[in-house]
This record gives sequence, C-alpha cells and structure tokens, in this order.
Amino acid sequence: MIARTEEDFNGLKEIGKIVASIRNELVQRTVPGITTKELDDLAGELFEKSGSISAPKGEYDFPGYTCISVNEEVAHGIPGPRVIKEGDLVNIDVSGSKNGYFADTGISIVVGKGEEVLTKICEVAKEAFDAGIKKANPGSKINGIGKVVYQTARQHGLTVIKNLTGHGIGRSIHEKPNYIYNYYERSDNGLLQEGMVIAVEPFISTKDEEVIEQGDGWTYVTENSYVAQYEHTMIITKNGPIILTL
Ligand code: M2C
Ligand code: CO
Ligand code: CO
Repeated sequence: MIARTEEDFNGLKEIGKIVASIRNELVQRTVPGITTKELDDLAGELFEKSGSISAPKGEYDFPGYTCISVNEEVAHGIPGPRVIKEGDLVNIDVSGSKNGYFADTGISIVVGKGEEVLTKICEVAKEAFDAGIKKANPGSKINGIGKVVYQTARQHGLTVIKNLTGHGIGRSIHEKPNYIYNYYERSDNGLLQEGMVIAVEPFISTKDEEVIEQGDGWTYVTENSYVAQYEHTMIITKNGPIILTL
C-alpha cells in the first residue's frame, strides 16, 4: 500500500508494535526444552490480548499463529511437538493485522551456545538488512536493495536464497510490489515511492541458493545449508524508512 493519511500511519504503527512485541516475547521464551507449539500457543494468546489477528492463519489458513522454523527449515515452519535444543538455529516469523493494517517481522537466533557459523549467518542477515534499507528511498530502484543484500552476503563468503523475497505489505500481508529480491534482479524495474510499505527480508545462506517445499504444503527447507532471515516492515519516506517493527 501507499500510506497517505495519519490514520494509515497510526494503524501501521499499531500493528507494527504488536508483532514486534510478540516476536520479542517468543525470542525470550526460545530455550532448550520448549516445543515450537508451546511458543506458538503463547503467540496465539498475545494476538488475542492485543485484538489482532495472525496473518498466516487469517490470510492463508496456515496451521499456526506464527511460522517457527528450526535448523534445516528455512521458512513457513509449522509449530508442533519439535523440542528446541541447545545450539539450534530458530527462525521466528510473526505477522498480523489489526483494523485492516498488516505488519511482518522475523529473526533467526541461535539457542544458547551453537556452532560459530550459525551466529555468523544471523549477524550477516542483520548487516545485509541494514545495507539494504540504506537504499530504501523514494525514487530509488527497488532492485538496489537486493544488490547490496547480495554484496553483503558475498563479502562474508556467504550467499542468499534467491527464491524467497521481501514484499509489499500494508492492507494485506503480501501485496505489490510482489518481490523485493535478495540479489540484483535486472528485470525488476520498479521504483520505491513515498509512503510505500514494504517488508525487507534477507535470507542469508551458507551454500544453497534455493529452498524447496518439504512436502507438507508449507515448510521450506534446504538440502545442506544453514539459512538465517531478518525481517522488518517499513514505510518509505524522504527522510529514510520508518521501521514499524523494531
Ligand atoms: O512473508 C514472510 O516473511 C512470512 C509469510 C507468512 S504467511 C505463511 N511472514 C515469508 C517468508 C518466507 C517466504 C514467504 N514469505
Ligand atoms: Co515474515
Ligand atoms: Co514477509
């Protein structure tokens, strides 16, 4: 969407704050011994309390309030009986709506002490995001974001998942612009506009550049790589993006 009115800005800020606080609460509770279903049940309570609706459930009938992906799972992980262990790489992706406004945020974390490479990809995902949003100005090419995301990954000897992207958001969870690539996509000639609402989400990978759907209709996995994601929703303005999900 293009945010134009004070009502738009306030509605987006409200849901941004809600999904950010649910994400933070889930990150705090991601400790060895807890199941991904227990984490998701907590998210369900928090959505309810805040008067907001889970976007995966509300828009796609996803079997969970949030997407929780562990180790080989990259995105759209279905919460269930899987028990979190020390050293796991866990991605928590929280998206929702309130009063018709949507926001989306996600982060990958390492539980306790894990392999060094896992911490590395989580840090690089944030670094790539920070580099990307420096290019997020009205009138700039949308593909300038992916260009620096990819460059950041390569500088660290890493790469990106090319078939998972950021997206427009605001009045629905996924809307135009449909793809914010995580690499330089020459054919994407779209421009960022003042007020445009987008979710930027680098997926930084140790090796593979594509995910495949596992066979359950949802979960995206890689064959033999680790992948970290970092996502925020923002409004493009001439003074730089307003990040709604900090
Ligand atoms: O937009 C995402 O970040 C998720 C969508 C949840 S709806 C099931 N919030 C995303 C991540 C990976 C792939 C596609 N979309
Ligand atoms: Co998301
Ligand atoms: Co998203």
